[in-house]
Amino acid sequence: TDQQLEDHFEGRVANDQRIEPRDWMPDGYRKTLVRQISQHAHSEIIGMQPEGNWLTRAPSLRRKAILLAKVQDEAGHGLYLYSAAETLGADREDLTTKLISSRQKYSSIFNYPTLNFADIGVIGWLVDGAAICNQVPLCRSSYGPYARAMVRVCKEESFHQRQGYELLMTMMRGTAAQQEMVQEATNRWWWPSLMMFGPPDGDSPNTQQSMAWRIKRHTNDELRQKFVDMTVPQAEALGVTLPDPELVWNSESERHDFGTPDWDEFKNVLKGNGPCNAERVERRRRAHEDGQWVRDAAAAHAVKQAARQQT
Ligand code: FAQ
Repeated sequence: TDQQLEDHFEGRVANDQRIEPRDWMPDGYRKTLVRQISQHAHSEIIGMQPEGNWLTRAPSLRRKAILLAKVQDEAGHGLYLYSAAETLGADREDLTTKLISSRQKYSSIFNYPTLNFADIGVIGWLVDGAAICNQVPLCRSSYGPYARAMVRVCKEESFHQRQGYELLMTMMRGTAAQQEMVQEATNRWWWPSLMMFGPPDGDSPNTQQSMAWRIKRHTNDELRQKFVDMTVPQAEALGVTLPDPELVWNSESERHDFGTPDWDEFKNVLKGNGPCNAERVERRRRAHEDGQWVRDAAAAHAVKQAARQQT
């Protein structure tokens, strides 16, 4: 009966056993996974744009090769994640259509512009740093294909974070103008990076159920705190100041107290009104349309191959 199926599912989740594509699962569980995984996939794909913007202007061949590899990794992450969504019955074409018609979200962070090359370092340091902080626990997510995708994604994200930090270290050893670029980029990206973790727990409609299903293993605020605590010593080592006058070590709670992100700005970006929302979606829409002939050719080739095998 349905009750038995549900009990079996709940039991597996409670025992930290993975749910696999052919297992019975509640509709809500499937729906929330498709929502989170497709938003995550879209983020990886849209996330190629801010950095891709600097590929032709990287200051050396070495920096260009590193950046190119990173952007390609992000395409790969998007593809694993779309595949994970497909194991739940989602249709990739449908997901793309929803992205380019703004019916599905992607991470708020990718709606901010990359104004100079220090932004590339800061994205690696802060944005990939935040992504790792959020995604390492997702390697223990209850849905098997998602958790396994996260293992590989996290390994690559660690490399991305390191390349960003190394780039910034190099700039901080440079001229005063280069040091200023790093500080200025840090000032712009700090608060949006904190917003990547989602709304505060009290305003997060999905957290409680996703925690109960063990899709999410920590709340948004827990991970945001972890990120701040992890990043403060890195900023010190780098010699930059994080743009938050309220940021201070609290020896009682043994963590940092910090200021409140501008949640109105966050809501506004989610509504589509961030500095680059329209540009990002438009560029993705154009790339999809420009790629139609490739998909047509691949489909025609597959039909021909199948026919050949029959004769
Ligand atoms: N941006 O109830 P909650 C990367 C939405 S890393 C946009 O708290 P939930 C790597 C949320 O979807 C970035 N929307 O939701 C990279 C929901 O809307 P809905 C991607 C946001 O799901 C680095 C509503 O607000 N990482 O790409 C955001 O429990 C460098 C209410 O929120 C992931 O996606 C936001 N920041 O928690 C690539 C990680 N926050 O769907 C290139 C996986 C919330 O009800 C370069 N995802 N919303 O209409 C997660 O861990 C979760 O989905 C959260 C949100 C934590 C993001």
